[in-house]
Amino acid sequence: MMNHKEKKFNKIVKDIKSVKIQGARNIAEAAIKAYFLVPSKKAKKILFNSRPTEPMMQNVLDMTGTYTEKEILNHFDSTQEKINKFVLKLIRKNSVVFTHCHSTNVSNALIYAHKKRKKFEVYLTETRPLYQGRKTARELRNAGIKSTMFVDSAIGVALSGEQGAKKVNAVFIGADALLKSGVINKVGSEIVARVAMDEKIPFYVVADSWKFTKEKILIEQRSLNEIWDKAPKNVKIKNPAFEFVPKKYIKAIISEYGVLSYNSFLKKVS
Ligand code: RUB
Repeated sequence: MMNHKEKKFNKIVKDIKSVKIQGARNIAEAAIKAYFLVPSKKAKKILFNSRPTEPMMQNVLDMTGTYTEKEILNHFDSTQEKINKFVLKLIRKNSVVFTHCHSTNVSNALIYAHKKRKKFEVYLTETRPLYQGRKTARELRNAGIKSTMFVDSAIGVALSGEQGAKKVNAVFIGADALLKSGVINKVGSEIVARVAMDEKIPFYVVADSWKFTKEKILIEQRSLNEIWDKAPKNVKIKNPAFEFVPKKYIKAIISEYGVLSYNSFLKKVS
């Protein structure tokens, strides 16, 4: 018979796998809470395997011997507070900022800027196949921020201000993994980065430094049903959940250490 804590642990693992709990920060927070319900090596392994492209989850699980649950959770909050202040300074008055998928670090920073009375609007993608853009759109709307959603294939139109769209002034995107050579984030991020560079729009990565890893990161390939559940048998489908964005596209990384060039950030973490 499973006890109450084991049941709760299994529910969290299930919610991480199904992306009900999503985004690197939410996943790491949930994993820490789950781990402390039933602390063991096995629990760590099960949690890490629930989303392989999440080094911050791995990093915080590895810290459980040194830090308490509360200390780890406090780190996420204090980092967010610092990030909010840095992002506020980068958003220009009456500008359009662009984001992709749902990042807690990005959403919170935009909501903070709005609360500080900065006037700006947000363009965002729907983020197929799981529509995390809807979560972002709801959060921003609930906070009173004007947001406009585009289908993922309209990334070029949205960023360059074609067909009645305004030209975007800055991109703020989250990250799952910070590597020496660049970052990993939701699939589509690299095309956003390329278009942004082409259009001379600064591309900022907003991320907690605890997402940094020297490990080799496997990019998660998700179920084909998410794309087309009744696809004809001989139609091949690929569903990569994330992709790599080389550091050459990144204007700066915004973490608890400040707004730094990618190489300056690397000096802080390695
Ligand atoms: C979420 C995603 C987010 C990062 C950063 O992907 O790519 O941009 O995880 O998020 P998924 P945060 O929905 O597949 O988990 O700022 O919340 O850590």
